[in-house]
Amino acid sequence: MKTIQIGRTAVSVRTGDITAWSGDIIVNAANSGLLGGKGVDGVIHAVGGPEIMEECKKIRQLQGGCPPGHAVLTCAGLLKAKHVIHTVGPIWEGGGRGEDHTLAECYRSSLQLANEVGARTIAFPNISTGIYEYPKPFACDVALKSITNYLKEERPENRLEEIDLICFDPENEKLYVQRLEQFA
Ligand code: AR6
Repeated sequence: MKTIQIGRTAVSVRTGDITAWSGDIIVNAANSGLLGGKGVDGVIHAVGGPEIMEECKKIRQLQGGCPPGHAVLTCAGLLKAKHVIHTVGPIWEGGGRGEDHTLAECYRSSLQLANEVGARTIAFPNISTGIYEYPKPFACDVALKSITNYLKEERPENRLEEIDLICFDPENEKLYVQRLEQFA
């Protein structure tokens, strides 16, 4: 584990399965349809049970899903966390289609929504670096930059005390541990 402190917020790199994390909010790397999928999305719905999907379906009815870069909130069903934020990362198409901006927006909009609901702790997976094939070194830099920029703007609404970046695969873990301090 490695941690940097920015203002009131500790940003930590951890390893493991995000569904085992207990805290206020876990973030899901979802798709725009919000109807589940493979990867971390599949595991979150499998472990969290049908209640999460029920709320996703309601959001679909209300607003037709969730565009890339945006974030929506549901309950966490049987998970240990209190809520799930579903955000939709970009599919990597070579980097010339604004993928970096969309990925940065995933982190920023999730942090904003977490603060809107009064969360103190949040855990992120490495969005877009699995099925959506975003190159891991680029995604790591975009994630760390977006999160630390958000915190360095010293927003009065930020009450987050802990942001955990949960690395599931060894390549991401190595990248995040190597690069975290550059963003302190
Ligand atoms: N805990 C933490 N991280 C995990 C876990 C886990 N249990 N399982 C996988 N990861 P991905 P994407 C990591 O593919 O690239 C779905 O079908 C994984 O190692 O889950 O954003 C959705 O419905 C990788 O680093 O998400 C979408 O259609 C990271 O999570 C699409 O995949 C993200 O990999 C989204 O693709």
